[in-house]
Amino acid sequence: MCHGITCSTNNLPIVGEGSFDCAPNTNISIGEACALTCNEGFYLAYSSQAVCEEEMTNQGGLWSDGSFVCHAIKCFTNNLPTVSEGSFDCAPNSNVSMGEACTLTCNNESYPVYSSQAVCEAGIPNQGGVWSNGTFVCRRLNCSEWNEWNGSEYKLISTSQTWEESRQLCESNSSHLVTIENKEENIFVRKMVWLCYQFRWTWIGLNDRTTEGIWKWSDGTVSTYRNWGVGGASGGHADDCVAMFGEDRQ
Ligand SMILES: [Ca+2]
Repeated sequence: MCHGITCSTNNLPIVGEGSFDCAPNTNISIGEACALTCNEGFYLAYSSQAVCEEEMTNQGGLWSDGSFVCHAIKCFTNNLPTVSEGSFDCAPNSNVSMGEACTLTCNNESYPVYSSQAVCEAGIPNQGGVWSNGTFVCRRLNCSEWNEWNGSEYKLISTSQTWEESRQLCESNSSHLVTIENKEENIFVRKMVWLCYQFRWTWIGLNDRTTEGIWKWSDGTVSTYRNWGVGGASGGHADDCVAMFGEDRQ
């Protein structure tokens, strides 16, 4: 009786966090291979294929030698970019898992102009993780000029006037009272108000002047981001316009 030389896929090595692409309980012919794929968040450290080879002594098939290991994708914090006037909040000499992030904090009077988070991402195949692309720059706030942040310009105007006067003043400067879209923008605006306008109030674009209790931004933007102070929105018809207080919090 003739017997074709094959390898059983049931004899493939067992790899933690990975699997071979051949069906179980199957015989593979000499010269054919099964490829190892690692689970999400893991990468192939060494061999990627098990080949069915002829085993001379007993004329059977044998899987090729290989080191089949799936390693967790991690990024080394010492490979984070160096930022003058700032630092990332992850410990040095440590590894961060895929999907985790380190946040750039800028020194006292400066702020992150563009990106503020470096995220650990899958690198080129068969290697560890890489930090996400970003432009990491800390720049000193200028309290009397426009400050660029994330593609827009912001300026604090230090005059005592009503919300409506402020709205008009912004308009005459081809701008509008600030709309805050998200937490990152809120952190930036708060830092500016805190550093340039300590313990005073400054108007922002949020108001419920049109319909009591329906808060809108003066530029018509539909941002739903809110970060009310203690007590939240109150005051009813008597209070329709929102100001931010210059204090050191987020
Ligand atoms: Ca109101």
